[in-house]
Amino acid sequence: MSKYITTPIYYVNGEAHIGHAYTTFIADTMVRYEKLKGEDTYFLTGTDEHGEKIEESAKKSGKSTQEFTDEMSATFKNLWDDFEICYDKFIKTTDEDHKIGVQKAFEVMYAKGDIYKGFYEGNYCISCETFFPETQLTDGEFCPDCGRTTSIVKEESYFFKLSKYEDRLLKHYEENPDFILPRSRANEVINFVKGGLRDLSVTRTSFAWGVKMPESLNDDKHVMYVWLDALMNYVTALGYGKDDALMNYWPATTHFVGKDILRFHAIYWPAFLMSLDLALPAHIGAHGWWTRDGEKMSKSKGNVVSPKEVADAYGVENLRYFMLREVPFGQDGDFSQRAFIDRINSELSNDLGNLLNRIIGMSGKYSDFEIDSVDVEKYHTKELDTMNEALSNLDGFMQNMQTHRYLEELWKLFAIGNKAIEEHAPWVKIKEGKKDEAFATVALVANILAKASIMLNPIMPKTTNIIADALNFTIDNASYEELVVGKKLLKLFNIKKVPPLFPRIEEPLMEEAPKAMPDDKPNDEMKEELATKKEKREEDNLIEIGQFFETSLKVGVVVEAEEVPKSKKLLKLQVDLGEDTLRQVVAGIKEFYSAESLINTQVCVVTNLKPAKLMGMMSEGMLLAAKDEDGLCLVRPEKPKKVGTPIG
Ligand code: ME8
Repeated sequence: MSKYITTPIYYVNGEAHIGHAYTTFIADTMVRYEKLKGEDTYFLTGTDEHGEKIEESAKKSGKSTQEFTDEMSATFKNLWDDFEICYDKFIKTTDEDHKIGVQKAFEVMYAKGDIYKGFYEGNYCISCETFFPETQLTDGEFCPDCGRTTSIVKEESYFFKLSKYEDRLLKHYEENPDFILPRSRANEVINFVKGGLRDLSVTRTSFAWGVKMPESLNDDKHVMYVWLDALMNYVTALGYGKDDALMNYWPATTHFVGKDILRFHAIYWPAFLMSLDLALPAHIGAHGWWTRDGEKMSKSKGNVVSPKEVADAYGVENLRYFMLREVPFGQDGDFSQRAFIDRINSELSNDLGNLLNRIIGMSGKYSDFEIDSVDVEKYHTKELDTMNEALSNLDGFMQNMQTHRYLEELWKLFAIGNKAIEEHAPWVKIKEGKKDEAFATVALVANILAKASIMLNPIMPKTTNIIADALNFTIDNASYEELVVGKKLLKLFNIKKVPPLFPRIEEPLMEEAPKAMPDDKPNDEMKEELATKKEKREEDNLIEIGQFFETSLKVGVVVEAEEVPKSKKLLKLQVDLGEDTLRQVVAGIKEFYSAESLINTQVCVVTNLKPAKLMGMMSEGMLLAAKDEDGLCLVRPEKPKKVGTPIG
């Protein structure tokens, strides 16, 4: 059976970063692995180019929208080409064929009665371009995905009968426990569906940059909702709606996605497919989130890791190895140069690189570079057995996308090789005149390297081809069948010298991420000022009640919260105090609270302080907090109180 593997199609309103690279590397690895096993595999990637946000970004750039999307799309394509990603097709959602396919799907769904025209008034999150039913909003107001405030939007819209598919979706999840991988992610999807699905608005009239409606509907006021358009790419790339030329690859084996877009792939997409009477993909593989040095990457922090920069400094294959080795699939991962360099030096350079160098050196000295496997089985059955056992475990790990376990298991082979050299010390055997034994150990290691490089090939294609060339064979399905599946040994050959594959790295080769400001001075100054004032008052003895009431304290609700760029301590909050407008409060609490965790929580605010400027931003109030050696906590009403309630 053929295989079909996809990445998400990436939005063209930003440049690729290591998160995008990670999804693409896993997909590319899986494709190469399947091909190595002789599977007929098709690999799709591309760019998502429609929607309001992209229309806006294009406007800001001063280019026409098409020109803008073409240029941005090319940055992704060029990067993947530089990285030798082995995709079969790079789709753009502005491709004519894709648009035809989306229109066709719309017509099919409409004819089936799954799409109807209605009128939508609902809570819309502009950032996620999604309407949410009241029941799904966080605290009745905020977007359940990004936490931003939603607004009521009213527009004519076509709807997809998502509700109709609720039961079928639940049945599908139950009957196919590996539909969502890792399985631990399935619950969030199932609970969401069980919470009730509302019909999905699948057209927009508020912007024009989208796939037009099919002519048969004669309604050009509307354009397609970007997620209907985008998800359809997985079948339009195969010719859906046009010539179906490659539809033999459908259904997909795996759609690789980040956890951020799992819901779209595990709920909307299967429902659309059910409506189109198309089979469902076998797996949706949802991976975790990458951070840098423990911090969320963001443009404003200036700490986004560019995969190109890393690849230029350390080599793209080392980056592939690091990312796939570092995190268990599905969990979040952190990129730090220290961790990266450690893995290159200890795992690639020490374990693998040295092993190759050692047998090149020894065979040069003892046998004029000739390597003969004839006596390997005689002297090394134990090593061969352990090696074969590890090799036979690999497929299970790869099928479950557990690339870190796959690599861990594969590294057992190098440990066997290194240990065999230490234990059997060929240089001693040569001195003792036991040439056969010495040659057998060198040949054992050559075989270990050959088999390991075949299995490492999907992750590090070029490097392993160099190793294979040195060992006088080619990595392909035939050598996989013979050396790995068939457990055969290498035929007599002359090993070639190769330059060191993984030179040790002593110092970071890239600039470190910009550090947050070491100290948020204004905040400290303000605190000092307050502290001296407080001390002075205490010295001046007790205060009158009236003096206390000079301070206006009120209960407020945090409506918006965000980190202040380049500041280690500050968060910028918009607080509702029951006044006409929200108050901006800049508070030094970032080390103790994340911005998101504060949204829609109550706080106590000193409201009649003179506004102060902190890092260039006005702060119109101060939060009450208590701090001791264990940290800081906000002082809040014991039970929720109406906003604006005076405290005192
Ligand atoms: O969502 N860590 O496009 P997008 C890990 N166009 N992965 C990350 C990441 C991070 N920090 N940041 C991004 C879209 N990704 C839609 C997809 S598909 C029909 C439409 C990866 O450009 C991850 O794979 O925002 C995530 O799902 C994808 O980039 C989102 O890319």
